[in-house]
Amino acid sequence: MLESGFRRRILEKAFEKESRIVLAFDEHNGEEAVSRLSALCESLCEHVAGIKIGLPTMLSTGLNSLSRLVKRFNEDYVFISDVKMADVSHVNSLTSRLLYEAGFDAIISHGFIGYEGGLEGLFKEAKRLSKGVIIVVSMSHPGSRDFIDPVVGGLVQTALKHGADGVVAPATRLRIVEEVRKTAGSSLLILTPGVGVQGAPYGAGLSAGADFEIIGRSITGSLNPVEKALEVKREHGRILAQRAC
Ligand code: BMP
Repeated sequence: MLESGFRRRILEKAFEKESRIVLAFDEHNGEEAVSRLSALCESLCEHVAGIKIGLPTMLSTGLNSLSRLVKRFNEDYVFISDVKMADVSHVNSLTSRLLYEAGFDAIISHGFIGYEGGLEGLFKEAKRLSKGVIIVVSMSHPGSRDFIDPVVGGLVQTALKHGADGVVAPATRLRIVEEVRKTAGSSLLILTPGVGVQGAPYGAGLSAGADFEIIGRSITGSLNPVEKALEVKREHGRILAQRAC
């Protein structure tokens, strides 16, 4: 294992806040997005364990401005940079250094690039800085079946072999989440996008064995994000209670 501290911290946040929600933020209107995210961080503090920030936001706000926000809320959340990395090693190494130094606790990378000369740049930087790595092993859109899903088993093995903290797998195809849990046991966190706007019901990912659900527009686009987060938490509580039986 990388012993990154990311895994321990996100589980601590989940426990403290009784929350399995990782909020996905993808808004892209420059400084306005920073203010919006800042307001969401203030209001959702008791209900959300982690914040995943996507490329549209990073590109429109710039890293410096995001870094200030991430460092300001560092005690309250874990922050995940969702660049879905997929380059050669030296570029992955440079990109990950910039993101980790900006304050992100973990980076999401594609796994299909393989380790040697690819993922190794990210894993080495993560290890050096004691930060987290999350590998995409399947995606929530139907096209994931074309190329990624046939190799999901190999991607999970890569994540396990190199000590990733977690993987992303789709709440829209629960059989895959179940398979990943069976293979990985408790060695990997499973984060599942695809609930809410993309169609899977809240709690679907958890019911298949995931640790967290990645939820974006259902909460960020709600007129009352706190109420929506509470609604999701109630459903999660119900599913987790069933899972414990
Ligand atoms: P939403 O709940 O608004 O559909 O957002 C889902 C989030 O999860 C987005 O940030 C997207 O980048 C991410 N995601 C996804 O939807 N499917 C995947 O397979 C992997 C992802 O990271």
